[in-house]
Amino acid sequence: QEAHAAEMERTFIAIKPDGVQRGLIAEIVSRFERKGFKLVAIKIVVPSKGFAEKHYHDLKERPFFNGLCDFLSSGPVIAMVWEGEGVIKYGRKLIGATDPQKSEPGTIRGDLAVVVGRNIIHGSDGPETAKDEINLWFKPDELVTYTSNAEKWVY
Ligand code: RTP
Repeated sequence: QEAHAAEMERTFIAIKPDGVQRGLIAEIVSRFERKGFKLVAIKIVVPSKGFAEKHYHDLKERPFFNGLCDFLSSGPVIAMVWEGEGVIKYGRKLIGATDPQKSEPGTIRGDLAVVVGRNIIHGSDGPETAKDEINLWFKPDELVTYTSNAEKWVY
């Protein structure tokens, strides 16, 4: 069991300031939880602009970069680490396409957001970014290793 847990894939998920302000924290956490993924870290933080720029460093050449970083640092964000088989890729599936106009109904953005600049949630897009983003947002001792009651029924 412990060896299994140690190998489990992890991803970084953030509820952006719009999702927090709109009261969607429980709704979003619930979708990941009901799927069978396990929450191993969570906190509420207001990122500084500099921190937002670090988080989005890959996008620094894009025209919307400055506005995006202003927005991410404009209020509380829920930072989380979720664990489970295939959680990086499937987490993106739960989230839906970047532009909520193109996200399928049934996805978080498809059901709960309307425009790309206010798409309420972020999820790591691959194993390398997941590792980098978890390290950026969390100290190692903020990640909790535990066996949940549900997992023996999920796996
Ligand atoms: P995320 O990283 O937030 O999960 O989103 P993503 O991979 O689906 O999208 P990405 O291309 O990495 O863009 C990051 C965030 O930038 C905002 N954005 N605004 N045209 C625009 O105004 C525009 N395009 C992207 C979105 O909030 C997107 O989530």
